[in-house]
Amino acid sequence: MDKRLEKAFNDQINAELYSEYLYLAMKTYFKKANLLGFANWFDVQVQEEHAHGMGMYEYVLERGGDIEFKAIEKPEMKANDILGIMEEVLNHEKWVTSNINALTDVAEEVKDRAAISFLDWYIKEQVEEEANVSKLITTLKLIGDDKHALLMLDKELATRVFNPPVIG
Ligand code: OFO
Repeated sequence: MDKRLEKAFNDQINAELYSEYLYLAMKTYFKKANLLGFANWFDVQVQEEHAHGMGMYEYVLERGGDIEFKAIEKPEMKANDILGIMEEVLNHEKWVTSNINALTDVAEEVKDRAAISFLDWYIKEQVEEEANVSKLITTLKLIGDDKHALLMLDKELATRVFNPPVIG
């Protein structure tokens, strides 16, 4: 594997593991608030991000590349309310999308057809991630200050389950 592409993959593995860590911090916020459906929704996010990182980890190794272990940054949650946290999630996912696009650009520059095809899964996944969070934000705006509706949404989010993705 081209060294520049290998570095870009390693940066993205770090970003996926950072996402896992960030969503773990958010899950903790909801556990402490006793909104266990939201906590479950974030738990699924945590597992998904881990799977995204590991998917790239396995791929780099399969291609004979090296894994570079770097520090995972402290997760920074700026918001302190439900809508604000979800808006932070959307912004974070948009940042991840731009990183995946940049990684794909590198794969294109070095003409690595196999890597471009592998990254296609991640590009599609980001569309879904952004859409899911956007829908939740719309629902939260509709709910406003209605505590009963919020608890109904919490119940619905408790039903989300993690389905291990088949990557690539
Ligand atoms: Fe890995 O998709 Fe979210 O960050």
